[in-house]
Formats: sequence, C-alpha cells, structure tokens
Amino acid sequence: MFAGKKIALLVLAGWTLALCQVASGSLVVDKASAYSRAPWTVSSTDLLGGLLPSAGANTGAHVQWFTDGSGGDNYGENGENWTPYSATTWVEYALNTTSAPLGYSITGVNTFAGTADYLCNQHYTLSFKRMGESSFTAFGTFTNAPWGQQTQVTHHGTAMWIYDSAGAPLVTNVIAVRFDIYTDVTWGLGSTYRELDVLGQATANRTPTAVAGGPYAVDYRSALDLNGGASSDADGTFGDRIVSFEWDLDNDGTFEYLTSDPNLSIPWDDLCGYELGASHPLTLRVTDSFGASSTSLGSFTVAVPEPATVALILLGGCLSAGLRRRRR
Ligand SMILES: [Ca+2]
Ligand SMILES: [Ca+2]
Ligand SMILES: [Ca+2]
Ligand SMILES: [Ca+2]
Repeated sequence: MFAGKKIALLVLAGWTLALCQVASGSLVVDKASAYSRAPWTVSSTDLLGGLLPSAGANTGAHVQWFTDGSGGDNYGENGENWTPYSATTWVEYALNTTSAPLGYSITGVNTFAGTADYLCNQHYTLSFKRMGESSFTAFGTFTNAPWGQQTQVTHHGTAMWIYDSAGAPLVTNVIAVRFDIYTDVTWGLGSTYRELDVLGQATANRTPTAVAGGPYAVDYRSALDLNGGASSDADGTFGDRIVSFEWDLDNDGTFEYLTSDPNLSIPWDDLCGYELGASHPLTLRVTDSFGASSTSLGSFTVAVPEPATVALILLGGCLSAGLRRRRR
C-alpha cells in the first residue's frame, strides 16, 4: 500500500474533545501523496455512498463523482474530477437516518484529490451536525500537499485519512456532514476532489439508568409518594427519553404500577398490610423509547403509629396491620 505519515493533530485537541464521545485515543491524520495512477483506495460502503449534496455552493457539474464509490482509474480521463472555479466552496450531506434514529458514529473520513495536472492539494474544514442540533460544529481543518502545489511529478494525487488512534468514534449521533473546501485560485483552478468517504455506523442506543429514590417513609394511613425522577437516559439530547416507569412494590418480580410519569402516589389501601416499622424493598424499572430498560432497588417503611392511634388500627381499614401482606 501507499506510504503514509502519521501526524497527531494536537492543535485540534480542544475542538475534538468537545465533540468526541469516546476519547479513548488521539486524533490521527494519515496523509499520502505521490500517487502515480494507482488505484484509489476509496470506500464504496461509506455513509455518503451515492448521495448528492443536500446543500452546497459552486459544486460544479460533476459533483456526483464525490460519492460514486470510485476515485477513477485515470486522472481526469473519466470525468472523475471536480474543479470549482472559486476561492471556496462547500457541500453538505444529510445522512440517511431512517435506519439510524440516533444518527451515526463517525469512525473515519477519507478524502481523495488529484488529476494529471497537479491540482491535488487538499484544504478543507470538516463539520458535523448532530441529532437535535440546528447548525454544524467545526471538527477541524485539514491540509495535504503544500498550498498552491505546482509540482506535477511529486504530487499526482493526495489522500487523507482522519480517525481515532483507538478506533473510537470521532463524533456520535451525526446526521449531516459538511466540507468547506478552499481552492487554489492562484492557478485559476481548484483542487480536484475525486471522492469523499465518511465511514461509520448507526449510533447504538444506550440503556437508561433507573434511580428508585428513597428510602421512602410513609405515615400510617397515608399515601406513599414515589419519585423516579432522578432516572435518566444518556440519549436524551438526541431524541430518546424514558417512556415508562414501573414499580414493583413488594419486590416479587411483578411490576404492579405502570406510568409515564416519574412520580407515583400509591394509596394507603395498597400499602395496608405491610409490616409496620420494617423496611420493605421495592424495584423501579425504567424503559426508553427503544425498549431498553434497567432497574433500581429501593425501599420504603410504614411508620409505626403513635400509641394513641394504635387503637384506631383495629377500627380503621387495615385489619391486617402487622402482617406482611403477600400480593398476588
Ligand atoms: Ca465512497
Ligand atoms: Ca468519486
Ligand atoms: Ca437510550
Ligand atoms: Ca410485585
């Protein structure tokens, strides 16, 4: 394969940290050059495959060649060129999110440029738009080949691979990608990009975290007010949410109460019979909009009434007080 040199783009650390969800490695930019009519290592299975820009400016007549899955076999001989006659241009691609409701985790961006007449330099700013966001956020600016490259012999083409050294996603929950491309007006022509690859896969749903709250204390003959509101779903900012709260009051594995509200008030009639003064385990189960769930163990105690009211117990609606009630 082609020789490449790895350059850790430390200057971009501040930007990438803001977007990286899994900062297990460092940002790597592999740069290759001096191609000589070699087959271009492009991906035909990237997220841009076959897509036309959803927006853009000055993208030229052959913009479809950006994402056709081929770099072309001969420079400039098969229409596999894109040469904007402008100082800058930009293209946006809206990713297909029908099968990726939480967007995509981007693991790599590969770009290829070059023609027979040395227009192979690359210089662009890469931006991502994430689920739930209305605008793009810049990820970094990347350059390969000297700006204003004029040496045909040493630079027939250039490639750049951008990825995380540990294979972690560069960004998660991405729904659109943007390239702001700077071209070389010194020569009256722009760089001839031949393929833009954006690699990744659908961002996986994360299981919600249940927090039962408590321990709860309830006065004799009062309602038990449960609050699972501390439960959370890490995908909440990307359109996911907890859709159900289920409570297993006697902790027997059967959830008696189902609500979409984190708060639940259980009437005394349902508590009547639990041993007074003892701690009773309960379980909260939360489920997100993708069906993933988790549980949390809590407890509640029914207070022992004042001696003066003990006599009322037998007169009240809880004749079985003092016995742990078995439900179902
Ligand atoms: Ca491709
Ligand atoms: Ca192409
Ligand atoms: Ca989730
Ligand atoms: Ca139960």
